[in-house]
Amino acid sequence: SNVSQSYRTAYHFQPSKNWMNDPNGPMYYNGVYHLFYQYNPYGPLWGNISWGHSISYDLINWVHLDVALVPNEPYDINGCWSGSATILPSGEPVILYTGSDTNKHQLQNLAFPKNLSDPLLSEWIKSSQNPLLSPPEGIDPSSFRDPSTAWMGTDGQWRVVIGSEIDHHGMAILYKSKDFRHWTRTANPLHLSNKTIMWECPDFYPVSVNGKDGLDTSVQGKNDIRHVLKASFNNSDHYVVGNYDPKTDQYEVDTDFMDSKARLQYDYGRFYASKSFYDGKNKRRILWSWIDEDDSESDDIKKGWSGLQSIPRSIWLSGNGDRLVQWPVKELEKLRTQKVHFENKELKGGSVLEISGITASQADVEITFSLSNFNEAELLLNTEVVDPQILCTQKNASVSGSFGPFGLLLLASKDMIEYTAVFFRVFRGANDFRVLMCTDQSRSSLRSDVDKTIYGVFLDLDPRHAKISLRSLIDHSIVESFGGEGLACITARVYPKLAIKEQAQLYAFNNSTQSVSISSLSAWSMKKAQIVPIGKRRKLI
Ligand code: DQQ
Repeated sequence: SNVSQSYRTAYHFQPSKNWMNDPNGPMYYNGVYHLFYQYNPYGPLWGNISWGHSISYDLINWVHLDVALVPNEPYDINGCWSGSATILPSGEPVILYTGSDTNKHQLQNLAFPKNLSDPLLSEWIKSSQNPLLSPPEGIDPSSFRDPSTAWMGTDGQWRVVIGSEIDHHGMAILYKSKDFRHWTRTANPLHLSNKTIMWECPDFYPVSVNGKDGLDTSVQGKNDIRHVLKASFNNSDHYVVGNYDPKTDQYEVDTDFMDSKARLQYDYGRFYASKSFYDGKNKRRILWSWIDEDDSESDDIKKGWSGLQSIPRSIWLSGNGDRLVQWPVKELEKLRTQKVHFENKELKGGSVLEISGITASQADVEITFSLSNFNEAELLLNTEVVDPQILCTQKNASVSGSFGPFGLLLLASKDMIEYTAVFFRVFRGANDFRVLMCTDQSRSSLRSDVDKTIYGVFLDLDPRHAKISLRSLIDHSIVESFGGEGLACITARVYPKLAIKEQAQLYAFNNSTQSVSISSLSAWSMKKAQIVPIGKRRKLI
């Protein structure tokens, strides 16, 4: 067909066509990275949900294999929904997933590789004991799904959490097992909240208090380990940090879900149903997420596809131990090609600087700003009660302040009719300074049928001591932005009409009254990743 594919990405994971949603069962096994995903083999909209399966040696270039799980048993005939992989001590990887049965009740099922000596684990078999778990008494059979990766407690028993909701409490129900086949529900959920709806895709894992190394999911410790619990609800992935006791299964969190002071989210833009895994090859924990479309359904039908995965991110605990830091996996840098670089350039108030010499629709950009005259910053009091997204919306990219907006204008058309602005503002509080990060899509497209939400978050850094930095991964219809070296992230899907392919431009801008300085800028054109069906990669395998 001659449908424009200008929104297709070059280095984000996508199937060749059709619908994709949640990442499932990511793992590193015997030298190979596996990614499964919710997939409709027959069309670009949600339905016929199966487990797509792709493998990689570097998390960037991928080979699509045959679909691993298809809905063809009474216990999963209405869909093989989300789930996770666990590598058993015997070395055998297994999958726990949710099946939607003939009555659309949600059940938990087990699958394992048909042939462990196949290096790609291409074929998967469902257990004859399925379903292993049915919705217990008192739980709505349509609110019981998405088993996590299992971990082992000090008693040698496996634990798994399942997303649910009881009496308007979102929760992670905890199950235990000695053999991975017979599971018993524990007296209490691992955690619950009366401030949220149903939890989807819960994820629970240890993080190290010292340094960036990741930990395997069953690793336990004392003062050197904390635990993260993630739950997906309200279109976002929320998490809490706390201390977990592997003897009693008590989990004490610092601040709870929806606590206005913390409001910890992996990403403050589009990012949902994520899942992490431990990469034993590089001793790191890696996070994947579904990034959905925000154009219309009829567009998805025209394009023939829908849904992306984020660039996989390394995640670790920040220096003060209260939140996660995220950064694109280092392998992504292999795709960097033509480079532009400069240092110490003043950006006067009201100025725009074109960054030319790279492919602006397919780029990786890192920019660092430095400021002086902090006392000129606008006053903003009671920042604890200010919603950063509302602040970004009120003070969008066209509203000039004393320090901000300054940042990048990306996927911009030549005449600046279209652009997406990713920018900062610095405010002075009663005793401190606050840095606001925004992604403003309000001018991102001449099209009227696409979402143009403005996103925002405060960065947990003091601009008097830390530089204000931004990295944006631009890939045709997606922009993933990392503020403060990964302290906060905002992902957006944008659908420009003019600023496509070679027409797209990139600018640094400062729409403040004060001048700011770019201490350093590096921008690269990005090569296309090889993401192809297995037939086209026979040589490699
Ligand atoms: N997607 C799956 C469910 C999950 C939801 C179905 C989250 O298992 O709860 O495709 O996006």
